Amino acid sequence: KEKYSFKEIETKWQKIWDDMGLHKVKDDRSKPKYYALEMFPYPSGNLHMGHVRNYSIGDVVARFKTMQGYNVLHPMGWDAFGLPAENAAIKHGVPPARWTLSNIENMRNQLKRLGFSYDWEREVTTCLPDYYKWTQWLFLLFYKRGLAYKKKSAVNWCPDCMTVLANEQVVNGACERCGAQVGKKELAQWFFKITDYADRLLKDIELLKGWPDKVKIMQENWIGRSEGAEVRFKVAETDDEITVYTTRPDTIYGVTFMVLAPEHPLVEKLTRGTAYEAAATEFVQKAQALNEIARTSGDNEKEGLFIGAHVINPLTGEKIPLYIANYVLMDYGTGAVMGVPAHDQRDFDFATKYNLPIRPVIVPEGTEPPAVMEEAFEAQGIMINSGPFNGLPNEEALNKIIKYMEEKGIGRGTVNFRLRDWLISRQRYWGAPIPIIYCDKCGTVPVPEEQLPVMLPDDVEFKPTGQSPLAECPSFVNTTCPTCGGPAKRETDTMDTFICSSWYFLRYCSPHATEVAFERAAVDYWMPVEQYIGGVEHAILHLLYSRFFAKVLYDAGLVGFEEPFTNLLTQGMVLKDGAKMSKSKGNVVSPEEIVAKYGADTARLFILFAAPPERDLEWSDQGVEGAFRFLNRVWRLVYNYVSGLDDTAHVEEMAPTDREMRRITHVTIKRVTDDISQRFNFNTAISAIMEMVNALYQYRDKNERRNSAVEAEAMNSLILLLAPFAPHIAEELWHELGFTDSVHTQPWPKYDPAATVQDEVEIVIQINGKVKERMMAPASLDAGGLQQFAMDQESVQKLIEGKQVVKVVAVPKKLVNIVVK
Ligand code: ANZ
Ligand code: ZN
Repeated sequence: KEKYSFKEIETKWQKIWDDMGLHKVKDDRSKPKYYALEMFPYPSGNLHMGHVRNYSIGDVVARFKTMQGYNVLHPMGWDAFGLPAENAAIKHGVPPARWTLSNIENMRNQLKRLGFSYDWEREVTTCLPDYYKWTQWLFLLFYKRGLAYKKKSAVNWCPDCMTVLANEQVVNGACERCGAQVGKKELAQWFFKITDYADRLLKDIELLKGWPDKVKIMQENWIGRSEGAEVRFKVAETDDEITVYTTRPDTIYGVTFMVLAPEHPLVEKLTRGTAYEAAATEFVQKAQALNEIARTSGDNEKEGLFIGAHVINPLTGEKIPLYIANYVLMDYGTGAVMGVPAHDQRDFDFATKYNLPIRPVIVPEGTEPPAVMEEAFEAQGIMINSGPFNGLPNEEALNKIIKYMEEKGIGRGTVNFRLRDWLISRQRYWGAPIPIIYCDKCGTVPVPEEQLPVMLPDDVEFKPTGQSPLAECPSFVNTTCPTCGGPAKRETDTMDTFICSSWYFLRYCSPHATEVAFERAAVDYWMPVEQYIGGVEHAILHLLYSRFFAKVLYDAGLVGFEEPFTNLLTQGMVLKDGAKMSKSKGNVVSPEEIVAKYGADTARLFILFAAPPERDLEWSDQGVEGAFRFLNRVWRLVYNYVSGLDDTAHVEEMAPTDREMRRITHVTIKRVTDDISQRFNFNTAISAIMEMVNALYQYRDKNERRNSAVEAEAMNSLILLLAPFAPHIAEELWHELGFTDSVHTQPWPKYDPAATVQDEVEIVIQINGKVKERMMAPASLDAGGLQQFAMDQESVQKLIEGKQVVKVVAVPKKLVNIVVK
């Protein structure tokens, strides 16, 4: 008992909590609710420090809110479908289900060893049929609402392995497995029509008051709304027309060339049978090998090719050359760009490289255009070289030109989004099968709801080559048509795992529902999530998809909210030696080791103390040692107190030092409460607790007689404040203090505002700069008041008796120096 035996204490309490069902959610809907949610992990095999950080933060929030009297939902589960399980199957021959479930088993034990307050009876595992049945049901809901459709789209294709590759399996354009050059292949694939919701997803960002600005900006940019115009240009040599999308119709008099995306359908048509055909075909193939990011980034070398045709500028009648170039994307705007080198830097680079004219049409007010432009002028200014629009500010000209083009039928104002529809097809085994059947007679037939789930078959082979294992599994593929009963084939694509994670937070509300994906009443009570916590790497896709799901379900009348996450906290990374802690960097500190050596409470306390949650955290062995020493210090403090090791006379009456100890207790309660609830500043909350421990040691060491009530209040408060951060040691010491209920079911301590006011402070009396005496003085006195107070004291009168006072200097709350002769 004299020694802090963390292992014994932690495993003991974990068992007791489990047995008594401490963390079981009480469905007491009369209490105010609080939904604390952390992003569920992918079951890769082992917890890493990033998980420990994420879940330690969430656990403080959940425990704190519980003590504040909320009915708290704090669940955990597994984002369990995905590629690594399938790769493991190919490599080691373990079936993905077995690999995944044994990883879950291991990681669940690691989470339990850390003592997080999850209600494990609500655990959700996305790869189990009782979950993916409802993922499939949701797919059908989207399908029925016209939000799921099939369209041809390119996939990465390895010609040697004859297989589809996920983006992460393509390394520098080569197949991760065999090193062959990866190409593209067109496949009919399923999409979710998220673009139908682009406007609402954008507009409702303003409702997300409790989200970090940076995440909101990332979402905004991803949705990428822009206003501009579509303008039609006639091809000079044929009857074809090309429509461009531009955000700058004000620059149309400065167009000196046009560029098409290499994949633009007109490219083939315009070059077929011409001298340009061979070169164009080769160019297209090369451009497709580059990915989108590389193609549009500013530093990418702009490569282009003249394809032998021209277009007519509809405003000037001018004939300009037509190019294809790698920086123009087919699936943005119209896949065609009007080149304005004077006012767009990418066009400027292109024109410079291919010797095309650069004609300014906007200049800064009151200036002449330069003889030679060094770079594009992208700012606002006054129109020149633009016929009837000369002299206007360009922003005004922009609207006038749109209006003019609309009147002439040349073009029209449009809004464009960068957001694309969500490609959800994966040519993979380990995902939720898309519940669709193809019948020669009836066409595409959704699987009837009562036939769900479409189960993943077990009798599949994982070979390093070939297509999706599902496509090669006849018992899966061959089925009967639900409509006509004739022979039919199943869809063999599975769903993107982002679909599974777009609704798991709803499933937690009624995890065992067998007739519905989620019970309306449960969701009405628990949703939306008050506090969502996770890594910033999910700031775009996961959060956007979850918001999209919420809106679709809202429109379907299945939920009553449109935004699922009221507050969002994105935690920083865990670094070691300045770099992200990661396997590939070889700088990993394993949570298991730390827990074995110091215990879960130390691991958690260190992680919470080392940095505010949103900042990156630098791992430090000394820091861990420090957290461990602190807990030992708390242990000894309370242990010595309860075992009366320093038996001191206890008094009823409060002396100034007692009052000061009481003040520190209440100030600490206030600081910790504010730090947790207002700012999530766990690090400063913990340092407040540390200061309190120091003060308690001082109080005990310096006072022969102490006030028993003050000391007891301080000890009890200390343990209550510590409980969300270091739950095991807090529970043990709470019982040492003589309580029989769990510390985690106690109400959060309240502070008395009056007690936080420092009413007396110790001041020093100096004569000619030498300390003569210490005394308590009212803390509220200003310099003049303090001087008066000091001079009135009998003891001070004695000190200056018979001497002549030359000068008195008083520093409020600190000292009074009397200069005498
Ligand atoms: C002429 C122009 C002049 C442009 C100028 C810009 C500045 P945002 O704002 O991101 O929507 N663009 C259009 N479609 C494109 C495509 N498929 N691939 C690459 N670039 C494309 O960008 C819209 C602008 O990006 C458009 O306005 C077009 O160039 C280019 F001084 O048209 B602009
Ligand atoms: Zn049929």
